[in-house]
Amino acid sequence: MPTAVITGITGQDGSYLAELLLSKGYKVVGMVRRTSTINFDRIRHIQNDIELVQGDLLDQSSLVDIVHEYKPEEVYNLAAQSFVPTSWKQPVLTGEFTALGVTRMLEAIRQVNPGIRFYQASSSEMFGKVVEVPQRESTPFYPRSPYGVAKVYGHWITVNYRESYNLYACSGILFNHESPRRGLEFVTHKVTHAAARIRLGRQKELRLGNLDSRRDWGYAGDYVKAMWLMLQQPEPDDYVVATGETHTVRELCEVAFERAGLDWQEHVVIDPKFLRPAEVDLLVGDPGKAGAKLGWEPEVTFKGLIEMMVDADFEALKSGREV
Ligand code: NAP
Ligand code: F7E
Repeated sequence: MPTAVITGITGQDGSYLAELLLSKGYKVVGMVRRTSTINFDRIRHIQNDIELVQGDLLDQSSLVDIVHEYKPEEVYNLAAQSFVPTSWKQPVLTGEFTALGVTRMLEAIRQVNPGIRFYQASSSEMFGKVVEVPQRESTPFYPRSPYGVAKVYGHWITVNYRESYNLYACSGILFNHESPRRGLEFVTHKVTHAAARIRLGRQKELRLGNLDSRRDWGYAGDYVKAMWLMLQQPEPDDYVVATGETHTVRELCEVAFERAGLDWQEHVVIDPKFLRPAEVDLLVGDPGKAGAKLGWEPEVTFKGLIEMMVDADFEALKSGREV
């Protein structure tokens, strides 16, 4: 039974990856940071099947201890400060978690067992003000937020440890991926949740920022499969994971409100508070390499994804579970 350590197991991707690895017979060890109130909502249904251990990307010795004690074959580094607007409010902390946290984990692996296979959660935010359309593994980075800058560091330190120490270290450059478990501040869930609440008469309007921005949105359940596949190859490498389609925030509103039986234009209000100091206007990935080398393909369409999220929000709200 192989052992995998997942940092960020309480997050959206951590919960789906844990489910996938359990279904493949792994022993799953999830690293969680100490908080005064426990927030295991996304992993409650599998809590008895996994092992949780305290650790923090800010604390080197906790990472060394975990790698030493659990002797994993694979480490998936999903933990990060992942909300882009917060990265302007807390740029130093974002750098500590999202950038230097990667080096701390790589150092723990290098010191304890350089044979461990390592996955780094890199991001399409690294492409930022894109210099090529669609974006692929060879596209130069031009990040537009402290978060994007931190992810560029995380990407290159992963490549550097691979080249310097011959580690099996992979960087997955994942485009936006969503699900009913997505944090409520991200635009897809903010929109689907509001559409369901407006339909149920619990809210009247939805305040948003830039409706013209375009994203390549996929389903998180599909994307964690690509993470696992990257660590099963003969050689470590970096891969773009995306659908190859792009949609505006406006289209997202159309699909979500239509599913709720509403006209989005009657409810959406532009609020400058949600505009960003520097925007990423257009993202669309080329998943050709992941398709050819990993045999990976997305299964859920954009419309299917947004409708799944609206339906899940309806169900949760109607049954009295706040999302
Ligand atoms: P998420 O829902 O925001 O989850 C982030 C996780 O990181 C949470 O479990 C959080 O724990 C943990 N964490 C934060 N700071 C930590 C620290 N100092 N030490 C230990 N754990 C810490 O993010 P996600 O959407 O699942 O994304 C997973 C990863 O992929 C992130 O690195 C993100 O930047 C990256 N990514 C995401 C996307 C996307 O579209 N979702 C695309 C590309 C890349 P708490 O529960 O304690 O807060
Ligand atoms: O914004 C626009 C906003 O916050 C998407 C993270 O997982 O994916 C995510 O980063 C777009 C932006 O995601 C609102 O300006 C308009 O253009 O859902 P988001 P993100 O910034 O793309 C990448 C790949 C990651 O790696 C990150 O970790 O939507 N937008 N109005 C809005 N966005 C938000 N959040 N709220 C609004 O009201």
